Amino acid sequence: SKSTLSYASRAKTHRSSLVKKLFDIAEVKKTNVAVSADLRNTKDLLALADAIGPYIAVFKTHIDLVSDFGEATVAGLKSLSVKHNFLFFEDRKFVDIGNTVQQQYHGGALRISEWAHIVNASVLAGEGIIEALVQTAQGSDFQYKDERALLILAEMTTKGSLATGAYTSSAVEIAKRHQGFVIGFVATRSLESVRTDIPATEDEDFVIFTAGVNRSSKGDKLGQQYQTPKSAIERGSDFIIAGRGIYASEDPVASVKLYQEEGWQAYLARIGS
Ligand code: S5P
Repeated sequence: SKSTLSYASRAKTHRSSLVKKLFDIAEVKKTNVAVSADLRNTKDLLALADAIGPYIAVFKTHIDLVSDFGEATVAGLKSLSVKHNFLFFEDRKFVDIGNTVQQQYHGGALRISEWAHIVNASVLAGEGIIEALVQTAQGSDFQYKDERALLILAEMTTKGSLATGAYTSSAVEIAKRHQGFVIGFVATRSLESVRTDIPATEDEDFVIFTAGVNRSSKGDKLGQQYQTPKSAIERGSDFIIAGRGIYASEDPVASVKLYQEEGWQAYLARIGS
């Protein structure tokens, strides 16, 4: 299993140049933290990115929460990602028909493809949504080829989630057919054992992003369920997504350092070093 290998060795063999970059960042900065920056205005978003930028690999956004989203948001985020060396993940959870998601991804009010290195999609609508996004990202007018990637939302952290069983299993099957632009999953654990009936290609190496990570809380009043950074990494996660545990804490910088430390120690233990 690739999950017992270091990010550095996975970077060497990975077919996606975006994943190579992601693993390089993890190694250089010694972090597998993806902050979920669910903030409501550009000023707060940029202030958080600048403050915690040194300690994260990925800055995950819900850009439709940003009430004053515009050119300054994009320019500010881009310059901070260069300054601190992290990638953007827009948590848009595309879920519509192919023709609609293509337009939601590329262009539109939020211009997601212009700045988000990573996006995610649900396969509720079937494989066509993934094919549509692949088509856009491989189009001749797409300027960001090799700098963009897609995660499939294979599970969800909320109580009573319907993304389980056959749904998760189909998500894995679809991902196996679109390796390249599809780099992995948003899931609570490694999904390696989910489709043992479809042999893995030699270079198959899905990246797992795990949301619902919090060091001190078990959940919220709206059905969110948490696990710790250590538990997520032990269960096969490669990047831990933490939102309120970091940005809503009294001292986000002190907090992100604790997530970084716990996540990295668990990763070192997993790879046996
Ligand atoms: O299953 C999921 C998938 C995602 S991407 N559960 C989640 O909570 N998320 C996202 O992770 C959610 O949309 C939010 O942005 C973040 C969790 O935030 P937190 O404040 O609960 O850590």
